[in-house]
Amino acid sequence: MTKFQHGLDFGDPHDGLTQDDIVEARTKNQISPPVTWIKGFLSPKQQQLLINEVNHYPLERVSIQVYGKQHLTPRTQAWFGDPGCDYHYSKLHITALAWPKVLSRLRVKLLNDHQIDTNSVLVNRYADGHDCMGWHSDDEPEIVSGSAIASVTLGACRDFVVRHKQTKTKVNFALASGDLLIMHSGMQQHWQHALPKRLKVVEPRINFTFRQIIPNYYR
Ligand SMILES: O=C(O)CCC(=O)C(=O)O
Repeated sequence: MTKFQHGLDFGDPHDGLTQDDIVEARTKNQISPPVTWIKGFLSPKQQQLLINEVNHYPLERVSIQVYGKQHLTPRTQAWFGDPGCDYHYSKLHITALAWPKVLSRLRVKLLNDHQIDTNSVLVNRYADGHDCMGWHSDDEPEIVSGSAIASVTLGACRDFVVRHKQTKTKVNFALASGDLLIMHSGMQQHWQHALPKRLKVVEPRINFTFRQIIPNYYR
């Protein structure tokens, strides 16, 4: 059994992580997405601490431009990060809010456990299976090229689908509460990802995508 290295002051240590929980799908050939899936990355207690905090986040439905038309996003969101780590997508400029306490501990845990160094995070809340996210890559110019993006899930289990840009090969990850999916270098260049609608899902899901942004890119 692999010992679980918990982050500083972040709930109880738990040592229930086995090799079977770590699903590697690293690039062996062109049609294998460069990701690492770690089931049960967060203990139930760590998940509860985060959920309690998320309830106080200023999550909002924002208006974005898609093919020249304004749309309200089918989910709510908030963006946190270090000063100067603003984010720009679909003609929307988002200024980073200061790190909440538990979220910043999760950032440290990603660094300690998996050497993933990030300075910002997009939080998305999907109220139920009607909320979703369309096909895209996280390839905005302010994201440090080739840096890993870490995605942590809380709440309802939802399908996270990735699709190769050329071959259109699809791979599905049914991400459950507490799971971590690390998207490595090459993922955003060669693959897109989406969170499709799943109308039978009635519970909310919250997702955190931790990123490494070039500070002051837009200043
Ligand atoms: O909620 C998810 O798992 C997807 C989030 C996502 O695609 C993103 O933040 O770019």
